[in-house]
Order: sequence, then C-alpha cells, then structure tokens
Amino acid sequence: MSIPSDTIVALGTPFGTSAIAVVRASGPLAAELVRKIFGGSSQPRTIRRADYRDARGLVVDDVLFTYFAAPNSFTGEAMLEISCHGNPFIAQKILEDLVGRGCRPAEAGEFSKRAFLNGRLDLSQAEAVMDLIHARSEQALAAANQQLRGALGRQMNILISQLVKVLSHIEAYIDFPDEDLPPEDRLVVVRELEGLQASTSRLLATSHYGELLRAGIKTVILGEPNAGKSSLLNRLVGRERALVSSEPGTTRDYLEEYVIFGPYFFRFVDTAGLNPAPGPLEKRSMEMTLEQADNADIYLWVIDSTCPLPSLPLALAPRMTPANTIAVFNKIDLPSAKRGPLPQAFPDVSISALNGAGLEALQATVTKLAESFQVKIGEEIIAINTRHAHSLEQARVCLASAKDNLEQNDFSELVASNLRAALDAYGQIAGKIDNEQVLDKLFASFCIGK
Ligand SMILES: Nc1nc2c(ncn2[C@@H]2O[C@H](COP(=O)(O)OP(=O)(O)O)[C@@H](O)[C@H]2O)c(=O)[nH]1
Ligand SMILES: [Mg+2]
Repeated sequence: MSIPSDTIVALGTPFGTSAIAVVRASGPLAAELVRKIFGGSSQPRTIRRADYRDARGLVVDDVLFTYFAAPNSFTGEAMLEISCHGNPFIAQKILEDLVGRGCRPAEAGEFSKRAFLNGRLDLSQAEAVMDLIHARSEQALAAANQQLRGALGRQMNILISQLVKVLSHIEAYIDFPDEDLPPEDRLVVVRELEGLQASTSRLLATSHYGELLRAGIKTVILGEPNAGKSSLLNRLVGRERALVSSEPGTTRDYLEEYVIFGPYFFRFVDTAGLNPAPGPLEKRSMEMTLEQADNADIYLWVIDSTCPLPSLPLALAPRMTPANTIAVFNKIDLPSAKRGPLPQAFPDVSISALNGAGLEALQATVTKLAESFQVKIGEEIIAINTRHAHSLEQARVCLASAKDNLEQNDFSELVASNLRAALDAYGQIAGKIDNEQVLDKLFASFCIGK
C-alpha cells in the first residue's frame, strides 16, 4: 500500500446547526492553505483566530484554526483544522472552497486509514477510534480507550514474538534435517505451542464480551402470561413503554428498549407470555418469543410468586443456565404461594413491578451477570471484535494442525507453513506483519542457537 499524496478534506462534526463545526484537511497542501487563506505562516499546534476568506477574497466566517506539521498529527500528515460557526451552509462553503483550492473530499474512514498507513495507529487502534465514537456505556468506553492505547496490539506482539521463537526452532531443524532433535527439545516446542493455543483461546473468549459492549447486552424478559413482564420492562425503562393489563396475552409481539445500568448498556426485550396451551395467534407470538430468546445474552425469567412455579418451555430450558438467567419472583406485594425449588440454581431476586420493591437488587444482579462475561487478560480490558475473532480462529486452526504434526514427530515444512499461516493471522489483527523483521529474527536466533 502506497502512502497517498493528495490532500483530503471533510467535516469532522455532524452536518447540522450547532455552536461550532470542525472542518479538517490532511495532506501536503495544508501549509499552503494556511498561507493562502489566513496569510503568513503558522506555528504548529497553536490555535489562531482569523477571517476565513474564500478564493475570491470574500469573508466566509470568523474562525479558529490549528495547523499540525507532519508527522505530529492524527494522520501523520500535515493537517489543518478549522473551527467555524456551526452553520451547515458555512461549513459547506468552506469545504467547497478547500476543494476549489485543490483538496479532495475524503472518503469514509480515510483519515484513520492514513493514520494507519503512516504508522500512527495499528489496525486495532484504528478500530478503537470507531469504538470510541460509538461507545454507549462506561465499560464500552473503557475497553475502546484501552484498545486505542494499544492493549490488544501489545497482546498480539507478545503472541507474535512467542510464535516467531517456535518457528525459528522448527526452521532450524528443517534446514538441518540430519541433526536429530532431542526429545526434550521437541517437548519444549510442543509446550510452547500449547501455551500459544491457550493464549489464543483466551483472547478469543473475549469476543462475546466485545459483542456485548458494542451491540448492547440482549436481555430477554420471559415468563408465563400475566407474570408481570411488561410491568417489569416499564420499571426498567422508567416509563410506560409497554401496555400492561390484567388480561393475559396483552403483549402479542416483542418490544425493545435500550437502557444503561451501571457501566453497561442493555437491550431489554419484552416478550409475549409462554403459554403451554396457546391459541393460533398466541402460537405465532410464542414463536417470536423463542426467536428472541434464541440469541439472548441474559434471561430474566419472570415468575408470578402468587402462583405455583411454572415449568420452563423445553425449547428454552437447555439455553438457560445460572450463568445467564435470573429468576425474578414478581408480585411480592401480594401473599405468595408456596414455592418449590427452581429447576436450576439460578440467581433469584424478589420484586414488585407494581411498587418498585427489589428493583435495585435486580439491577445489581443483572450488572453482576454482565460483569461475569468479561474475560480477564492481565489488567487490561480486552474485548475483541468479529474481525479479530476471525483471525484468531484461523490462527487457532493452524496452531492445532502444527501441533498434531509435531506430536507425530513430523518436523517438516508443513509444520513451518502452518506456523507461518498462524503468524499471518496474528499479524492481521494489528494489520502489520513485517516479513523482513520476521526473517531478521529468524536469522538472529538461528545464529545464536547454532
Ligand atoms: N400486585 C401486583 N400486580 C402486578 C405486579 N406486576 C404486574 N402486576 C399486574 O399483573 C397483570 C399483568 O401484568 P403485565 O405486566 O401485563 O404482565 P405480562 O403479561 O407478563 O406482560 C397486570 O394487571 C399488572 O398490573 C406486581 O408486582 N404486583
Ligand atoms: Mg406483557
């Protein structure tokens, strides 16, 4: 990939009326733009106030601008940031003027792409910028901030250097096949590979948490008709979102609402009641409930505590475990029926959706469940995305076949090529794998080892 040589411009803030709008340009024209538009040269990283004059010399707006000299900018190129008044018409005029002066409108993500091409960010950090922009909860923000500061990149560098070490061992024996590898050495290599497999799996395990942080934690409220599911949704949301009625079967399809509890962002889904003997319309409603429940992260099983304990539908029972389900005994403002044991050791909370009793305890329990989805990797929050997961999955497959071969005492090119494929897969995460560097390392260990 060659580094682009044109100057791109774009509005860095949303198009609309606001206090200010920021237009930014990145590329070799930046210094010249400062000179031509504002006159004189500019001190880098210093905010200045000036009239923005278009190519005809007409004042467009009274603006603040900052010039960044390469490579000390977000993209690593010379950049110009202009804060104008937040009128879309002004922003548009400035953009048009900059294009008239030789800039090109930027494509989506192009500033970050340049930052990556110029080595300012690795790929996972560039992705973190997007996560940061879209973070909707405390924890999503913390994970994005850590990834931006290179947490995932550091983990990958550790794995890459470990793998390079294993690969150099193997390569040495391919190049010198007549030297038998002592069994102890072989065992060391196998152990190292196992270590890599374990670390890869640990990182992969953070993928679920990553999904939860990015998409919200899908929490499905289910239970028998009239158990109080819709009343609970209204309580959780803090307003009358769902229709509540003493008539069973009020909720026909499902309702969704997004709520932030503690450091997490939840997507609550209120569903139609689970009726063991549904009528034709109810049958479709229940199918929808099961569809929603199929990919839920957390289940809130609402149980009317004035009634005997219902049983869980067979289609759902295997998916609901103490790790993802909370039994919510509702209507504790009424005398409760004698309660049998729960089918599993679900954490349970007693509430009244009517008067709000127990709601705080429920929120705390839900947050605790969400927390338990986090996989600890050192002190840092790692929450990989699907692209990372795909690469790690590839690496895992390659490591497994390499290990299979090694265990059969096969120190062939096949093992080495599997390990190189794993290395490539690791490299895709940060987006940079310098083959020359790998070779240098190989040679270095080759010389020392021999
Ligand atoms: N006493 C009492 N009634 C409740 C409570 N929660 C819900 N209800 C009532 O139970 C009925 C069914 O509630 P609803 O939320 O529509 O249940 P859903 O069918 O599970 O969605 C309504 O008449 C509610 O007012 C509660 O905590 N205490
Ligand atoms: Mg309902």
